[in-house]
Order: sequence, then structure tokens, then C-alpha cells
Amino acid sequence: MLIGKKPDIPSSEITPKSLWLDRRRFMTGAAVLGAGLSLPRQWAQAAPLQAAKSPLSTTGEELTPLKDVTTYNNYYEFGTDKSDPAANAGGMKTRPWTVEISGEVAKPVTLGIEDILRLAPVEERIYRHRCVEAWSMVIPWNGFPLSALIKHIEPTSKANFVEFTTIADRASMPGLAYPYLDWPYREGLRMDEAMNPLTILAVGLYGETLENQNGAPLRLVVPWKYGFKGAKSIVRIRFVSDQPATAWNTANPSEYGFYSNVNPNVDHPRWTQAKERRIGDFLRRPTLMFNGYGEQVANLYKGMDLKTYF
Ligand SMILES: Nc1nc2c(c(=O)[nH]1)N[C@H]1C(S)=C(S)[C@@H](COP(=O)(O)O)O[C@H]1N2
Ligand SMILES: [Mo]
Repeated sequence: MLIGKKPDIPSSEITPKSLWLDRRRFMTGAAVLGAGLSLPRQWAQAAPLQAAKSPLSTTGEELTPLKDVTTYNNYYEFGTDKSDPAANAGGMKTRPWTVEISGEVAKPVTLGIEDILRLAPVEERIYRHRCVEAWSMVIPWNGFPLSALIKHIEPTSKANFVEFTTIADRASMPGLAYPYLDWPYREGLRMDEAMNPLTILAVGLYGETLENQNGAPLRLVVPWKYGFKGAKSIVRIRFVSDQPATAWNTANPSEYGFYSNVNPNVDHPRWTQAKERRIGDFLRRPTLMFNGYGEQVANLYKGMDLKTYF
């Protein structure tokens, strides 16, 4: 939909987006009227995202079915069971949506999701997605390189890390009533990790706008790291000089490091990371170093002891 659209094109000319917003408006109206319309959920929440397949995509692996990608989730703000996010996330409002960009930048700015979507064409990126819990999926994400946003923002020379903060809305997120994590959920990347071409901000998957449970309207995807690095529903991106505190590392520093690179040689203290179960498979398969993306990212960690910096 937003392919090739540059900021100089008035948003009124981006037809598919207006259609998408109209659908949402229509649904809100229907809900307010309590008309009892039972339109398919997909139709209400998702809109087609045209995207050319990126050559950075993983090939030759079977995609995880959409149903599994949207119903087997981790999003603790909505509960800790895998089925909780799909069951509870429907009430989160993802429009209007703004992202505050602050910290070590020439000009701090708050961008609307529509502005962000105009920064770069949306691509399809088929990536392996490996949770620290030792399950994995293969997901066709729709997104654009985080580097496109960073180049637009122009961080200062003091920006060594990027911190991502996600939404904490008490009204729509039942999990926030419990101290599962130190809310709001936060994650972070070193600047070179953030600039790596594999790192994307995703706005959709399987060619449809992200469902709330997958982190609508904007979430981070870093395919060589454990899934928890992929902060969902981002509301703030802050450039900082020191390594930022992150939600899982704060909750349990001995189990979850800052780097969180997929590494079959560093076991979680309570289970092995040498193997994983691809969702839908019966047998476990060996986990690959850097989740199989070593060729593109191993150089980022040259000289670092990955057992210390896990
Ligand atoms: N805000 C927020 N982001 C989050 C999480 C969360 O609980 N809250 N869980 C993380 C974890 S542990 C994983 S494995 C991935 C899961 O993404 P998926 O449900 O789209 O597969 O989201 C990550 N991002
Ligand atoms: Mo995870």
C-alpha cells in the first residue's frame, strides 16, 4: 500500500490507507451502535499490505500458518498464557498512534504512525522467529528497515544505544495489574544492531496489518535475537549513550541478558537452547547460531565473549 510513497505526497492520495482507516471508523461506529454486526475479525482489524519480497528473506523453509502466528503469542500485558493475547488484545486502540522520538537526537519529535509509514517502502521479510522458550516459527513480516527511521531522525554522536518503550494502557491490558514485568515493557539495541539491514519495524504479517496480539501498529523484529527483543506496540524510541535497562533483563538478569542473541551454546539456566521445536513439528531441530543469520551479523560481536555477553 505505502510502497514508494514519499512524505511529499499528501496522505489523501494514499487510497488504500484511507480505505483502511475508513474500515476502522466504520467498525467503531458499528461497535458504538451495538448493531450486533458480526463481521469477520480479520476484516475489521487487518488490511492488505502490498510489499515486495526482500532478498534478505529466509528461503526454503515452510511458513508457520497464520492461525498459529496470531493465536500462539507472548504479550504479557494481555496475560501470560499463549492464548491470552488473541483473546484479550482486541480492545487496544491502535489509532490514533504516535511514537515519541527523544534523547540524543538533533530534534526530538513525535511522529504519527502515518508519518512513520511514509519513511520507507514496506517490504516482505520472511524471517525465522525463535523464542527463548525454545519454540520457533517462520513468519512473513511486512515492515521496513529500522535504519530508515534512524537516518531520518539523525541521532547525535552520543547515541550509542536505542531504547524502545511499548504501550502500557491499564484500561485495555489486564496483565498490567500483575507485576510479571516492570511495566512498561522496554527493550534495547546497540546502535550498530539497530542499523543492521536485517532489523525491521514491522507493521504487518502475511500481507495484512498486524493484529494487536502481534504488536500492532508497530513492533520491532530482530531475527538473530530471541523473540523477547521484538518489542510490541512501540510508543517511544529513545537514543541514549548508556546501555538501557530492558524489561526481561531487569526481571531476571541471570536468565535474560541484554544481547539475547540466539545461541545454542549458552543454555538458559533452566533448559537447553541447543534445540527448538518449530511450531507444527513433532521433533525438535537443532538451534542455529544467531538463528541462522551469522553471515550477516557475527561481525557485530567480534571480540566479545558471547557467554559473558549473552
Ligand atoms: N510489549 C511486549 N512486547 C513483547 C512481549 C511482551 O510480553 N510485551 N513478548 C516478547 C516475546 S517473549 C516474544 S517471544 C515475542 C512474541 O512475538 P509474537 O507473539 O508476534 O510471536 O514478542 C515479544 N515482545
Ligand atoms: Mo519469547
